[in-house]
Amino acid sequence: MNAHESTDLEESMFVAEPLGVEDPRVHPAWLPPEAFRALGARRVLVHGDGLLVDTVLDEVTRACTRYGGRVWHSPSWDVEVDLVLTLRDADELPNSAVEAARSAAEAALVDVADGATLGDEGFLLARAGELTVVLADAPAGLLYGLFHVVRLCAGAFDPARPPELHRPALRRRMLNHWDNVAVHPVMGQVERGYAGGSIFWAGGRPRGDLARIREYGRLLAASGINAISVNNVNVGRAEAMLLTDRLGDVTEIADVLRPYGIRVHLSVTFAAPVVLGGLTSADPFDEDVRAWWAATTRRVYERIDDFGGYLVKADSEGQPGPFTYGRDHADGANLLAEALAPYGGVVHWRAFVYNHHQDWRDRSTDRARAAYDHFAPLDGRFRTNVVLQVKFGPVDFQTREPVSPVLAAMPATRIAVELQVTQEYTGQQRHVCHLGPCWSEVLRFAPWGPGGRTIADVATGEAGTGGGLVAVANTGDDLFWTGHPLAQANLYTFGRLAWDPRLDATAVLDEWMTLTFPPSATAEPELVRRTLHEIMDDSWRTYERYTAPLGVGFMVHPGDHYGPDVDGYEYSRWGTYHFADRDGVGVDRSRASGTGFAGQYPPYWADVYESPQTCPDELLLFFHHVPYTHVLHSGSTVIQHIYDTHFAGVEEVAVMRRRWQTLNGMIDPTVYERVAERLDEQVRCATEWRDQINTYFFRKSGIPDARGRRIH
Ligand code: GCV
Repeated sequence: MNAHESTDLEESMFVAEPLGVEDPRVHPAWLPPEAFRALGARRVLVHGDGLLVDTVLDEVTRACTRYGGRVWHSPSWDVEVDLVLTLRDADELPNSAVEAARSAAEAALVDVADGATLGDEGFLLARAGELTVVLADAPAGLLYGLFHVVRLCAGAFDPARPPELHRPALRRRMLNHWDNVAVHPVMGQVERGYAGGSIFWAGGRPRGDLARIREYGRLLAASGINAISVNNVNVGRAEAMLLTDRLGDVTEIADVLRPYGIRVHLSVTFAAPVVLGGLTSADPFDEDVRAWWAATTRRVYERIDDFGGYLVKADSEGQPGPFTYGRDHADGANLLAEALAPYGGVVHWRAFVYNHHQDWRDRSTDRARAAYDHFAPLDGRFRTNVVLQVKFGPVDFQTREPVSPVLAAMPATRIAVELQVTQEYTGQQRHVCHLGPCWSEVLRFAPWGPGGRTIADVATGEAGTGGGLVAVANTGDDLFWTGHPLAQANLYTFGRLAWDPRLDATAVLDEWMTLTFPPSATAEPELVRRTLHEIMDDSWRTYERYTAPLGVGFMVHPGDHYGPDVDGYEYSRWGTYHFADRDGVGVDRSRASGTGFAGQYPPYWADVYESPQTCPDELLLFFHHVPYTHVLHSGSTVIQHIYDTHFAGVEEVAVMRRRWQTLNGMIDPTVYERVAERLDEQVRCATEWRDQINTYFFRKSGIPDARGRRIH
């Protein structure tokens, strides 16, 4: 629409209903129509131009059509409005009230931020007399501002609301889909996917449901996410071809997500010059290889001019990499970065590199050490458009791990922190496990010691040049997007924490509840809210209580990683052992007598972790092998702690289920039923965990439960 075309959109624009409103295939998640009621009942003026401004208009128009409000786009006559969404550099409007509101917002900006720029994605929300104003420098800021108004509901129109400035702390807030194009014989359509098939791919082809992808983009934008990789980091033949012959499939996705400010990235195989280009080598120092990447990347940008870049898993779990050619990972990453640089693209290079053919008899090799050993010596050698993507913990997304020491070891490298929203090790979206508190702990951790810079600061980087936050997606073609309806909260929370890592995880959960279960459409809203908090707030710690104890990790069933199997990985090649014997349990990672992993931390934490006397209880068995009679800071012995937490964890899950039952009849019955089924499974599985873990350690240690409960 032309900027100065003055149109009453209510009358002239045809806007399709968002998917999910009339379409029973999909739940609207945190954007149900009801969440737009406060906005949709208002008179709204949108001023500015651009693709994302059109998206704002589209959203506002739909809401107003439904709830009786009105919308104008840059009108050239006087209109009375309640909300103005305007770009700062948009022309003056012949409307004195609106112009007064814009000046008031500018003045508010001087007050709250010394008139600073709002940036590519930031916005200011302010009251100006009877009006609410959202001011942005760029269209994406206007879109984020709109979703903020939606989140605030009627609060956005509160005359007493002070001005608020919002700018994302992290520039890139990215989701990685581990979606296969072709169905993998073991991993299926989505590797570690617990929400049905892929939104993007089905049986070797694009899934073709562009309306659903668009709806997904909407949800992601409303949570703050602005980048996505659309295929698995394990790249097979069909997936490799997305870079060349099947680039059109990626272009189509990029076109659909662009109006929501989401840039598309692609996982590529390091062997692409061989696999796709017919070269005999993929050696980063080979001129033909460099030329192949340059030409291939140019063709990508010819089709997708805002393409985000490449994501690479190299020399890891069977994926090819630079080691084949005697090169290191800086050489490998820089090769791709060089090809992307002319277009402003980045390469996300994963630090998840370890020996997955370890001999369990070899006590000197420690998987936890691997990423640091490989990457820390390379600090300073990566090009500026390389982002080193580091899993938050040193092993593999366990329920409890220390923060990876790599995050503090590479000050001259752009670092992204990788989280896992898909619940591979945290209940696979059959269990309620709200991960916000876990991620907040990670992001607030100060690796150089209390009061120092945090992990969020590392991801932000100096002057915002950090690599951002990345997470493995938990979504699929399931009716509820995420399998477990309450797992939607994890995706929402990831986006919000990536926008602002200082947010309180429980407050974010509350936001999600208000949007997903709008009070105006819910019988007994306070009861629903309270019950959801009781079920979800502490659910990560509950999950921790009934699974592997005190940070030792794994103990899951090999392969599918679901349910208990205490020794399942104990004699395997994967390097994830607990070393339980009749006297004690845990991995000695101290410098003095163990693998030395504790020494990879800056001095403060290296000292804390070095000794069982100072190591925090929740990580004790990650760092130390201790007798079952070792007394924790809590005052309990290790063995009694194992018994107590496992009995408590199952009781907590039983209480969750009872609480959920009190919501029967108060919320959408399809949501109610799905969660109820999954809570039955959670109770069953938690009971299995409790009994296997308690029995295992009772048999190993011979020490009875001090409280005489039944152990088999
Ligand atoms: C995509 C773990 C998972 C793998 C995954 C890998 C990774 O090992 O079990 O399925 O592969 O992490 O992060 O690359």
